[in-house]
Amino acid sequence: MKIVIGVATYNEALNIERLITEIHQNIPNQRILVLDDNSPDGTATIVDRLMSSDPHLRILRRPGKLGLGSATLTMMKYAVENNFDAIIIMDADFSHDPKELPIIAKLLEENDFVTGSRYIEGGKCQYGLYRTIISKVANWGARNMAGIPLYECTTAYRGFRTELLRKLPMEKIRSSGYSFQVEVLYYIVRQTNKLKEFPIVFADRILGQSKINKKEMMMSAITLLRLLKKRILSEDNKITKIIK
Ligand SMILES: Nc1nc2c(ncn2[C@@H]2O[C@H](COP(=O)(O)OP(=O)(O)O)[C@@H](O)[C@H]2O)c(=O)[nH]1
Ligand SMILES: [Mg+2]
Repeated sequence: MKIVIGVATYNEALNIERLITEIHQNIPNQRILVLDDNSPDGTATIVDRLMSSDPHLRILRRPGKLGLGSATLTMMKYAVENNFDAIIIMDADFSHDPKELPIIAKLLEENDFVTGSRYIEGGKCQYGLYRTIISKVANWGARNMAGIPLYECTTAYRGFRTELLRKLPMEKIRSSGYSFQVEVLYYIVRQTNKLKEFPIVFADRILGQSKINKKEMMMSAITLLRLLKKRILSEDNKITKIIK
């Protein structure tokens, strides 16, 4: 399978080089796409240097910080336009372990959508109390308000077959930030039931800083309300059963 591994970056200069090395070690000869939003710490300059000796590495640059959601959408479009069979998206800060890339690739042979899951047996989340509560509330909302039949609806360690991406109504997705993760799932679960969760241990980042803030959390609450309304008004509001 021809796969692209997509990594959105904003100020990941301390992580990006080791991440690219470890992606190649774990899933050799596949393309890596970095989408950088003009990180002030020079993340893109590091990628440029690595690109001169790495034929599998590419970068897309945007002029400023336009959000993780729109970055993810742009990478998905890249996978479709460049005829990849699938895209795997992961964070740049080692919260998502590159050792799991081959597991996702294998699961994508039989599934349209694969996600790392902190909330099924064997999964774990090493957040502190505050972020654990936020994450649990967000996942509760995603299941019960947006009607997404998964235990994990918010982590970004995900694989998508491009066949599925081609069918999604991308133009309807309005979240540009973190709540994109839930909004895209709203459409995915209405398109396919070949969904698979596999357990991951989510490690909080060691280097660099988190970009999540109160505004992103507010936007997530608004997105959940919007999806609830959409679900109530639509015919396909029955999806509530958890798929194992
Ligand atoms: N290109 C781009 N990447 C972003 C943006 N916001 C976050 N990221 C990246 O998205 C990933 C997850 O962000 P992070 O700050 O670790 O969020 P957290 O894990 O929820 O605390 C990291 O690779 C970030 O560099 C953004 O606005 N643009
Ligand atoms: Mg992180």
